[in-house]
Amino acid sequence: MHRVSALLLALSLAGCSSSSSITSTTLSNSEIDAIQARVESRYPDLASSKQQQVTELVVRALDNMVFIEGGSFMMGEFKVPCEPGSDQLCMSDFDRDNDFAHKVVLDDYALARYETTMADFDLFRELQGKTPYEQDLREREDRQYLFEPDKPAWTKNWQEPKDYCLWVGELADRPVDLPTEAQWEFAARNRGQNVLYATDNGKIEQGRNYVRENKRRYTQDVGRFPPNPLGLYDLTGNTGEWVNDWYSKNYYRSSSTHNPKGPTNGTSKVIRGGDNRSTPSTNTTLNRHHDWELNDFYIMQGFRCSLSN
Ligand SMILES: [Ca+2]
Ligand SMILES: [Ca+2]
Repeated sequence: MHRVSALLLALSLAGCSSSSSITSTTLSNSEIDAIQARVESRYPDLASSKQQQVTELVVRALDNMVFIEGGSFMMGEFKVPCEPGSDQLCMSDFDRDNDFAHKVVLDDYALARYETTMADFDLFRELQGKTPYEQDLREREDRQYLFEPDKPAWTKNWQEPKDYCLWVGELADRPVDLPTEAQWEFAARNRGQNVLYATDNGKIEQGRNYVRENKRRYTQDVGRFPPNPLGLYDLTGNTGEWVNDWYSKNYYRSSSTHNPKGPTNGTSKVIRGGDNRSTPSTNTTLNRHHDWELNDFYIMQGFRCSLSN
């Protein structure tokens, strides 16, 4: 009897593992199969090789989620020594919209290890029947470097990144979304510490943990430089990153404490982290940027997704 059960078990396991060649560092075979089934159900007419690519994208997105233990921090401006080693403290940031430091308490969440890549964003758009953006540039041999698959995705407006994260979440059957502004800042500041740059050591050292001066006009492949202590790459620089919140310059004065989600409405969305073209003073973990009307997809404007508990 035992032998028969063992045989049946072996057969069923072989059946499971043969249904998909996709491997994962965090998901079981049955979880991968469930994603594959959702992809097939959503895109029944898609070639199986393309369905496989979509499943791989979703599995990779979940594998690359970095768990961040929630906690409490003072979001917004903190003071830094006026000169290195000085006892005198000065404001660290000239912008007024982050001046009101306020207590924020966050539940556990996860944030994508990398900015979303060109390859993944292109596949998402292709499935929606959209033509590749900047087709003219894509056809030029001297502009191929702008479209390398591991470069961060270019975006035009907030809605596409929002739709991308929700799409991953739908296929993953998990609450994937853009991060809130508070989630973004808590992670960039290594769980809310007074860290000005989200590099491995909190400083910008060009060529070692940040892009060199002569390369600042461009983005680089995601994950090129060491991550911050939480294991997150490119939170400072590469592309600026859309977050979920509406922008209001006065929001910090009225923010709720527990898992704040930004103003209920507004006219522009928040972008955090600066990009490679930003100066160091506009590229800190505190700077709050917001969108302007983009006529086209912009190389320096990207995003990453989050996963709520
Ligand atoms: Ca300030
Ligand atoms: Ca970035």
